[in-house]
Amino acid sequence: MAKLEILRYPNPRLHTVAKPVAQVDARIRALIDDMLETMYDANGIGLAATQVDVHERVVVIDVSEERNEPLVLINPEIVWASPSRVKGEEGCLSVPGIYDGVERAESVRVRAQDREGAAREIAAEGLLAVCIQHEMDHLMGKVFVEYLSPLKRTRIKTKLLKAERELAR
Ligand code: GNR
Ligand code: NI
Repeated sequence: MAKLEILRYPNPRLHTVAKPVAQVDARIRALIDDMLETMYDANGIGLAATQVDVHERVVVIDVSEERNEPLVLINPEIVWASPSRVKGEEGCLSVPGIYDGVERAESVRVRAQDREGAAREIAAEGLLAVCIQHEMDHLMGKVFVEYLSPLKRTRIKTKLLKAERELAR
């Protein structure tokens, strides 16, 4: 296993659209293991392959308190989203230190393959539903700050670029 580097906003590679995984093989399972290690190490509740600069439809999630319930979603598709929407505070490992409200479907049904390549359907609500939608946005090249106002987004960009420059010095 290996810890991977997480791309930070406004890195343009975060806007790459991921391709479907054709075959769930040893290469994909190694990627999943590395992504889980990276997510747990960073104390995140989810991680999309896009964030580690791999542009394939792979997501790992763990919203459990004990951090021992990994969920792997390969080629996830939302097959149903509730018309009811809820606004919740979101953060992102690619946008460190920034938290803001985003409106999402309250519950979703997702079809995806697991780490064996078997098809599954998952019903999600609460934090899991939020996280699934946040991760699937990453696979489409979308970062949560794109739901915020242009003014907020500009401020976030400036703040993160400044932090990056100070780290490089
Ligand atoms: O760790 C994370 N926490 C979180 C909190 C509220 C809504 C979404 C998230 S996902 C985030 C990890 C991450 O950046 N995944 O892409
Ligand atoms: Ni994120």
